[in-house]
Amino acid sequence: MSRLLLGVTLERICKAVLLLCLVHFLIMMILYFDVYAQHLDFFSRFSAKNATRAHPYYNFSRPNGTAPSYAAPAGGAGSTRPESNQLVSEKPLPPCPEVPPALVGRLLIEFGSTMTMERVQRENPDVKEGGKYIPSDCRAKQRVAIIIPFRHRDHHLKYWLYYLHPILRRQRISFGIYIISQNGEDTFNRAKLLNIGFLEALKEEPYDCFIFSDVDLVPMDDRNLYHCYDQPRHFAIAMDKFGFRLPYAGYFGGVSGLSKTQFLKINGFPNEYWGWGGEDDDIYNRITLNGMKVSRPDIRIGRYRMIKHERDKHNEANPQRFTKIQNTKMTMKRDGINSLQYHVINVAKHPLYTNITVDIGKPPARPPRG
Ligand code: BGN
Repeated sequence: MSRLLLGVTLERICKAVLLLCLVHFLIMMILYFDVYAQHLDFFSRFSAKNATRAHPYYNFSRPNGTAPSYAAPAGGAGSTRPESNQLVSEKPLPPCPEVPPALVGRLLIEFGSTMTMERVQRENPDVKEGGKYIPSDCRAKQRVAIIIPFRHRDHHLKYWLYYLHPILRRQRISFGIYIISQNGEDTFNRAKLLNIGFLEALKEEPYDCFIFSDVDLVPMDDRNLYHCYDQPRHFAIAMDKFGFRLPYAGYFGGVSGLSKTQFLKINGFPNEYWGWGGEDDDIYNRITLNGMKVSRPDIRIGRYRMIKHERDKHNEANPQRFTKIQNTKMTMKRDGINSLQYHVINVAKHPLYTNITVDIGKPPARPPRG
C-alpha cells in the first residue's frame, strides 16, 4: 500500500518538475524574442539618427542643392562613376579603431619616371570626385583636409597621389585633397597658399583637421597617421635629405598638421613670406608663442623620401626671412588668416584631387636703396 502511495507521489513530483521545465522554457522564449525585438529597434533607431554623422559628406550643402556628381575618368568625357553606397549606406558604423588594422609599417618608396595619372586613377577607384574619401567600414573621428601648395610640379603630384591615396585609405582617414596652385610667375608664397587652402577647403566641407604637405614629400611608414593631435603636429621629422634626422629642434617644415582650433589660435600662417625659407619657422614661433607645443611621431616612424628636383624658378631664398622670424610676436596678430587677400581663378574637380588656382598678388615693391 505504502509502495503504491510512494509511486503515485513520485509520479506527481515528476509531472510537476516537467511542467515547471515547460513553463520555464516558455518564459525564456518570450523574453528572448522581446529582447531581440528591442535590439532590432535600437539598431534601426541608431542607424537613422547617425546616418549623417557616420557619413560626414552625405548631407553637405552643394550649390543649388545639387546632388554630388562624379568626374569622368581621364579621356572618358561624359561617363560617370556609379553612385557609391558609402554615401547612402544605412548600416551603423563602429568608430574607426585607434590603430588601423590594415597598416603595414615601413614602405618601399621609389620614384621612377614612368608614373601616369591614368595608372594612379585605375589603382584608386574608390576615391570620390575632387579627391575625397570616407572609410566604408568605420566612422572616422576627424575630417581631414590635405592642403598642398603648388606650381609646376605635375610629375611630383602623380607620385604623391600614387603613394598617399592607398596609405590614407589604410589609415582609415576621412579626407579631401586640395592642390592650391599659384597662378602666374611671380614669387612663390607657400604659407599664403596654405592659408588659402584652409579657407577654401572649409567652404566645401566642415573639416576639423588640416594637414599641410609639400608635394615632393612621401611618408615611408604608414604608422605616421595623417590626422590631428592634441598639439600641432610635425610629421616630416626624418627626411632622407637631412640624413633621417630633425635638422634643428624648431624645424616645422615639409608636412605639418593643425586642428581648426589650433590653426585659428595662431591666426593661421603668415602671408608675407615671399620666396624660399623662414615661413615654417614663423609658424613654429606662432605655435610656441601661443602656449602650444609641437608634437612629433617616433623618429623611426616619421621618415620621408623627398623627390629630387632642381631649385624652383621664382622661389629664390627670401633675404628678409632672418629679420622676419625675429618679429613673429609683433606680426602674427595682424598678418595671418585675418588679413588674407586673394582671388580664386578656377576650381577644378579631378578624380583624385581638387585643384584651386589662385591669384595671390606679388611681394610689395621694395623702396629703392640709398
Ligand atoms: C631653414 C629655413 C627653413 C627651411 C629649413 C630646411 C630659414 C630662416 C632663417 C634661419 N629657415 O634654415 O625655412 O625649411 O631651413 O630647409 O631660412
